[in-house]
Amino acid sequence: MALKFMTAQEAAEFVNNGDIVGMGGFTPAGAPKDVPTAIAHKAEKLHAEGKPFKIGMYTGASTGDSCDGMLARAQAVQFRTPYQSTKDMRAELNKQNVHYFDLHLSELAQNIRYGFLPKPDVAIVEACIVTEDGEIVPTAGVGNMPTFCHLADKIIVELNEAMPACMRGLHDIYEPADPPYRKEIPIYKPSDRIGSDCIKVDPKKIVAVVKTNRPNEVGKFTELDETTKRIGDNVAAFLEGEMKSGRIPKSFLPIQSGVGNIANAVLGALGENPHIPAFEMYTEVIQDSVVGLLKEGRVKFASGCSLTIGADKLQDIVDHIDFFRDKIVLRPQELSNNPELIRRMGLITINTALEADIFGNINSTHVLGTKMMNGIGGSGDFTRNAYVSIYTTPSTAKDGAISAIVPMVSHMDHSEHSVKILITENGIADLRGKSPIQRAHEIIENCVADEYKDLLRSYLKTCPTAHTPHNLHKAFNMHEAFAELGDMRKATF
Ligand code: 0RQ
Repeated sequence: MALKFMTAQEAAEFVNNGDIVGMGGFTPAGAPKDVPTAIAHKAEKLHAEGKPFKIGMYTGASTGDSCDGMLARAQAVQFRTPYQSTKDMRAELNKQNVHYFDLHLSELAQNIRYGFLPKPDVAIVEACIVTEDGEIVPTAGVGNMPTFCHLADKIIVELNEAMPACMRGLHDIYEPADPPYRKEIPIYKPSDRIGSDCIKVDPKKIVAVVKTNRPNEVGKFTELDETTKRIGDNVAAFLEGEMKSGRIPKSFLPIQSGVGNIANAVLGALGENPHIPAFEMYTEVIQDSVVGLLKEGRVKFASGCSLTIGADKLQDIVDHIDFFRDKIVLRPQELSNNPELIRRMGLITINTALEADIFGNINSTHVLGTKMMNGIGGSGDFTRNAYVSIYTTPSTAKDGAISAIVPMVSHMDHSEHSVKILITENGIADLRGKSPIQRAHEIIENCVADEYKDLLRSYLKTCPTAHTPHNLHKAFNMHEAFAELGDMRKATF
C-alpha cells in the first residue's frame, strides 16, 4: 500500500476538535515536531474564527517546544498526561487552563489498554523508517509508541530525515499482555532483547507521512559547579562503601538515574570514581554523560527509553554506530520503567528531590506544595522497587532562601517507606532501619545546610513526643516565611 506523503498542514486536518492524540517519543527525543506545530496553527486559526479546538494529549514524557510549547501557547490542549517540562505548558496547567494529571510513566499504556483512560484517536509518531507494509522504526525515543499505534484508528508518521535509517536495530519493541494473561517479562539483565526492531501496524491506519528534517530539541545542561560535584562525589562514596561492606555485589548492579542537571553530574562522578567498577544502566533517560562513559568503557551497556542527548552526541553515536549498536537498547517505557524488572534486576536508583523532609518523605513535583514543576515521571516506578533508592538534592535553592529540607514536605511523591538514602552536598543520610526520630537526627546532622540546622533542631523541640513528632501549627512555618518574607531563614519556631 503506497505511503501517503503530505505536508504537516495537510496531516493536521486528520486531527479534529475533541480528539485524543498520543504523541510518540520520550522527552524531546523522538517527539513529533512539525505536525503538532501545524495543529497549533490550526487551533489558532479556528479560535480566531470563534470556533472551538482543543485536543487531549498523551505522551511518553516531556516533549519539545514545537509540541508542548506550541500547543500550550495556542490554547489547544484540554488535558495532558503523564509528564511535561516546557515553560509554557507548565504555566498553562498551573493556571488550570490545561487539566494535567501526573502519572507513573510505566502505567499510562496499560491504563489506556485497561480502559481506565480513553484510547487515543490519533497517534503522531516520529520515525527514521516507515514502510508500505506498516513497519515503523522509532528514532531517539520510544515512549508509549507501540500502544498508541496499536490503539489509535489513525497514525501520522513524521519521517525525520535528520534521524538516519542506521538507527534501526537500536530498539526493542514489546507490549506485555494484559491480566489475566500477562506472563513474566523475560528480561534478566539490561542487555537482553525480547521484542522486535520496529512497530508493526496495519498499513491502512497510516493516514499521512510527513517528511521533516529536525534535530531533537534537547536542552543543554548547566556546567558542573562545586555543589553538584560534591553531590556526585557523595553518591560515589556511598556506593563504594556499600560495595566494600558487601551490601552491593562486587560485580555491581545496574544503575537508574533520573533527569536534570544533578542526575547528569552524579553519573559523571560515578564514571570517574576508580573504585566503582564499570557498570550497566537500566534507566529511562540516557543523558549526555552516558555517551562519554560508554566510549570510555565505564558504562558497559545502557538500556533506556530515550537518548535524551544533544545533537552533537547523537551524531557521535550515528558516526560510530557499529561501536554503539551492541551497547544501547531503547525500549517502550512500559519496559524501561517496569516494576517487575526493576525489582528483579536489583536496580540502584538515583533520583532528584525538589524537597525532602526530616523524616525522609520526598516532594519531586510541586514547588512550595502547589505549583507543578514537571511531574513524578519515572521516579516512583524506580524508587518503590529499587534494590536501594537514593535521593539527591542541593541542600538549598534560590541562593539559600529555600532549604530543600523542611519539617514536613509540602507535597509528597515518595514516602518514608520507599526512600532509603538522602544525599546532599553536605553528606549522606542512611535511613535504613531507623525510626522517624532517628531519621530526623541523621538528616539534620548530615544533609541540612549549616544555616538551617538550628532552625530544624528548634522545630523538633516544639513537637510533642510521638512516633513521628510533628507540630501541626508550625510544620509549614518555613514555607510561610518564604511566601511572606522571601526567605525561609526568617522562620521562627
Ligand atoms: O529553579 O530553574 O528557576 O533555577 O527548581 O532545580 O537544582 O536545577 O534541579 O534540574 O536536577 O531538576 C526535581 C525538578 C530537579 C527534576 C527536578 C528550583 C531550582 C531550579 C530545578 P530554576 P535544579 P534539576 C526519571 C526521573 C521528577 C521526575 C523524575 C524532576 C529548579 O529532577 O523533574 O525524577 N524530577 N524523573 O532553584 C522551590 C525547592 C526547590 C526549588 C529546587 N525546594 N523549592 N524551588 N528548586 N528546589 C526521568 C523522567 O521521569 C523523564
